[in-house]
Amino acid sequence: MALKLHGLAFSTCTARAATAIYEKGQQFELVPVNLTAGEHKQPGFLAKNPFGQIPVLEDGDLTLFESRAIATYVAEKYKDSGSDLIRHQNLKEAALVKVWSEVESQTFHPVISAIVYQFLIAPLFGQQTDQAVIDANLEKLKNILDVYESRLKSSKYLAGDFFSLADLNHCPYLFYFMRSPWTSVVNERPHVKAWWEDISSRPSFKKVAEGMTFGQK
Ligand code: GS8
Repeated sequence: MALKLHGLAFSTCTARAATAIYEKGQQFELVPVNLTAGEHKQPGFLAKNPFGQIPVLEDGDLTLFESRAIATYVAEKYKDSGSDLIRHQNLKEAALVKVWSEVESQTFHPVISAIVYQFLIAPLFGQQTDQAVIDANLEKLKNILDVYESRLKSSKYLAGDFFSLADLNHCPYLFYFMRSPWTSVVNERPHVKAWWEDISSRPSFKKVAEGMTFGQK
């Protein structure tokens, strides 16, 4: 198997890379990284990602980190198989994929990851959940999803009437968010709700989601 993905199935960032690989009809070997034992901070792993974080993709002599960059690489390498995640034959559509991918990483991610961290991850590490952080970020998330609601009224997906990397990149954090007590933030916005139901029921993400058991007993 050519592609080696170093990471963990329940990790959001590993899930993002894995979803992109499955969308392209490819397989990979998941190489587990023992975060509890600090394997990601040992020289062997730091040689692959000097920031000591998962995931890392190895494809022959190429080593990549940053899940969104990995997903983009996979989308470009296998551009002619599976779904076209980058709209490589249409300059304008490709530009809109980039716009909405930036929105995910720069605007959506900081807000939703703060919420997911507080309700899901902090308690598992014996930290107290900071409700003020959750409340402040829920307000921000509502405003962001108002923009999405309006956008998704005019196109089925974020970048247009086609599923793309921009949508895919949202899946892992939204998946964990939809296990929180605040799912009404999504469900009260009908176009956002329909979009989430659509993108999360794609075979690629359904397969990945099976391993996203973080916080489950
Ligand atoms: C973030 C990687 C990351 O936070 C990316 O790949 O998108 N911007 C990077 N990885 C986390 C697991 S998230 O599922 C990680 O490795 N955490 C352990 C640590 O930071 O020590």
